[in-house]
Amino acid sequence: AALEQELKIAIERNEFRLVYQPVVDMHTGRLTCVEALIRWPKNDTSADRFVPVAEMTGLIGPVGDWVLAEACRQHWRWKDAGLAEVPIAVNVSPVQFRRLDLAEQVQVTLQRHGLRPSALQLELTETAVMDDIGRAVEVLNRLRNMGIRISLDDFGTGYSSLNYLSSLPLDKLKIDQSFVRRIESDSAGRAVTDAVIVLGRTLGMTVVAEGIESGPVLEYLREHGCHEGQGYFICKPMSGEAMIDWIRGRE
Ligand code: G
Ligand code: G
Ligand code: MN
Ligand code: NA
Repeated sequence: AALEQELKIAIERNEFRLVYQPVVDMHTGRLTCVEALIRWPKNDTSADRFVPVAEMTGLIGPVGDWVLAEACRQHWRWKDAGLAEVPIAVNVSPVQFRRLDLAEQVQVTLQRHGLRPSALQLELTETAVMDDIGRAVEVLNRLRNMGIRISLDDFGTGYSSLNYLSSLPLDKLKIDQSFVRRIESDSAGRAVTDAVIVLGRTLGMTVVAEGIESGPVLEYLREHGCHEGQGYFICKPMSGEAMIDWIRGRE
């Protein structure tokens, strides 16, 4: 309850920030998108802790609206700095996804900020999507028809019906960090990761690995058919300002 109150104040006082983490093509090293991650610098609370509280209290509505708008503003800051357009991937909570008007809300925000739909991507968790497959297909189709690409985030940690996975209009499959972490430790972990990569590829999805923390793990994933990667070994999440230097440093 104390945290809920603090979150309300934080929304009013504009205390949240976004940091950005690059996602790169495994073969060319080229930047494919950047994921936006929320931070609360004034408060010593991680997103892992305050996002669930925001979800339980309904505050994820205004927080999510802010994240979307701020990602749009960042798009123009990077444009103004002369960077080539990089799609920004925004995390959408299952609670936001349950709103019937998510697609309309996203469309209105994009229009208000003058962004093309290709400038935005959405990351949805398995749980959000599998919760109500029929409705998920409808909302995903609406977003897809608008030109927005969609990733299934944290894949492998929720309950996924593999039966339905093939009928969902998704662009990317993001393998959860827990699988990536096991690549170095055991052969069963590698077997599961390999299977997930094959599954995603077979369904025609772009397979993305998150949580890559070492060269050998990146190498392993590349050799086993993973298309894109993200993780501390490539780049840690950083401010929009710092991201400008990181991108320029690679050009
Ligand atoms: O960035 P970090 O590892 O601290 O994120 C912790 C969790 O919070 C992850 O599950 C991540 O998906 C989630 N998260 C980070 N930023 C956002 C956001 O802007 N919106 C939502 N809904 N979740 C976020
Ligand atoms: O649930 P989601 O995948 O959106 O959350 C991603 C979270 O993982 C972010 O909070 C981000 O800070 C964190 N993260 C990104 N790369 C790495 C990594 O290489 N190692 C670890 N431990 N965490 C990472
Ligand atoms: Mn994510
Ligand atoms: Na994830």
